[in-house]
Amino acid sequence: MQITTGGPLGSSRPGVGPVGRQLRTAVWRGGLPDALRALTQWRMGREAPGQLRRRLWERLVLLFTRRWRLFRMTSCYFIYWQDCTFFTRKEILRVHKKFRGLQPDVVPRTMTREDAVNVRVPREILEKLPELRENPFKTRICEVFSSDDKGNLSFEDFLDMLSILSEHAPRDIKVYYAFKIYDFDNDQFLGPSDLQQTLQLLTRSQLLPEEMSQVCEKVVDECDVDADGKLSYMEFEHVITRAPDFLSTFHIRI
Ligand SMILES: [Ca+2]
Ligand SMILES: [Ca+2]
Repeated sequence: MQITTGGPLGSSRPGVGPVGRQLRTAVWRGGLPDALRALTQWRMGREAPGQLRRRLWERLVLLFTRRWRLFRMTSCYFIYWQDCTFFTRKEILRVHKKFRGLQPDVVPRTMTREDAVNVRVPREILEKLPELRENPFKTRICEVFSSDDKGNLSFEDFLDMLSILSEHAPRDIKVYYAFKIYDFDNDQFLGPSDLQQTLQLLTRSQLLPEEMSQVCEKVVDECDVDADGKLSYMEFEHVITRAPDFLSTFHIRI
């Protein structure tokens, strides 16, 4: 990046005026080498008052510090997170802002990989998120995505959850996680007790016990191909692919 040195500085405040703007652009767009080159060019081109020069250096140090903090978060982990989720860089930043908003005093503004894995927001706070608040499965969703199995989510857990519930995630993955969410006892099958709990949440406990048993029996009757009294993942997948509104009910916007 070239930087011009001619013309008035325009302002005694560093970071303002033509030179300030060029230096700032150099710092943010070109990184450290370009900014140093730009500053050297500028210093060789004209003699600035000592005070302005000192303030400019201070400003540059501040910009580099900010840039470095951002770099730590953006460069290494963003590539990794972009690979592992269905989010763009911009969406990941939005998710981070949302996550930090839940507990600003606990979640750091700049995430290291250790923070992203180890700093957890409690389930009770996560359940108050507008995206989850009205969802009858909110507790179960948090449990399924939490790496501590208690429903408390780290930033990476949270990112996974929102990514899979987002409109960008393919149907297959949504079906896989829907199965996990409905499989309350984690035995890899949807048995009568899983179906009852699912139904209870879906109907917000408005069915009588006999009605619930009848509905569950009907579901097993219709979907249980190998007649073992429970639904395997294949059987569940077969049923859910025939439900055209499944995708619309299994996504949230960030
Ligand atoms: Ca089960
Ligand atoms: Ca079966």
